[in-house]
Amino acid sequence: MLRNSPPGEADIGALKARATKLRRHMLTMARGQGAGYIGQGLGVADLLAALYFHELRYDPQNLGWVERDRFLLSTGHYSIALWAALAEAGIIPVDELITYGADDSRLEMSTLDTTPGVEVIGGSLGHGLGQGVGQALGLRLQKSDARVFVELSDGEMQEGSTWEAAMSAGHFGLDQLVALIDCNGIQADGPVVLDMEPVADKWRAFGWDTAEIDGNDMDAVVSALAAARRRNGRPKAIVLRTLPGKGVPRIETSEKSHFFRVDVREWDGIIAAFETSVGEPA
Ligand SMILES: Cc1ncc(C[n+]2csc(CCOP(=O)(O)OP(=O)(O)O)c2C)c(N)n1
Repeated sequence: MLRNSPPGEADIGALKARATKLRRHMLTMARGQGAGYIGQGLGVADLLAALYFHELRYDPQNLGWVERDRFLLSTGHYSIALWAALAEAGIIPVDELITYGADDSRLEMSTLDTTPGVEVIGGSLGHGLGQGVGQALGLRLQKSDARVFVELSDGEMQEGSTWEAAMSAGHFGLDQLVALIDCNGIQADGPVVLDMEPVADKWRAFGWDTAEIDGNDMDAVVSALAAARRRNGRPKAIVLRTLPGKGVPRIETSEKSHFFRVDVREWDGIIAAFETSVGEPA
């Protein structure tokens, strides 16, 4: 089955329900290991729901389809969100999610590109955008209309490789490339170390059509993705302000949301509170 080709009218309610399902999967996965990079995952759940269930053109039965849109997760440690989306999309089994982070699992805490649906390996930060530029150039050479979406983080904007890639994309006018910059304000041990503001102006200065939105507002996410379809000779950047732990107050308010670890009893309490907040469990 070919999904989202071309994207029609967005069903915002259905996309929000998908985001809730992604969050539910992530909580189950993290509970299985007692820990995970779940704050970030919960923060980008709305974006991944909008991508996989509205914007991206792909075929879950034919992952090598040349005309597929590519989604590159540059922050490999956000894998928990990607595994949830790939399972909901029917690319990996939902039953496998519980193996997240376990020995011999395909669902590592940082992405492996040998797992179905993963376009690039992402453990070493700062490389996703460069890979996306290469893929977009390759697609252009092949006269393909497929697009390349690269998620990257605010921490990765502190790496020179990100700006080399940004400069190249602007120079080459890669309008089939969309950078999705997750500005969640955190880095390993607390707030992002270097002041990256004004983020949007930096991307504009490098020649990108740039939007800045609340990344947890589904309407805003869907609209920004729709605007980024324009093929006008300029790459597209969407700066998403997201809340780490979004939808789960115990994680939203945690000072250690980079790698969140609590005991099983606390996970059970967190999951029960989540289900109460969203209504009946699915
Ligand atoms: C090149 C590189 N340097 C350091 C690390 C170690 N590391 C893993 S996660 C992380 C924090 C990154 O912050 P950010 O990219 O903003 O992600 P978030 O805070 O949302 O987890 C760091 C430094 C790494 N994976 N790759």
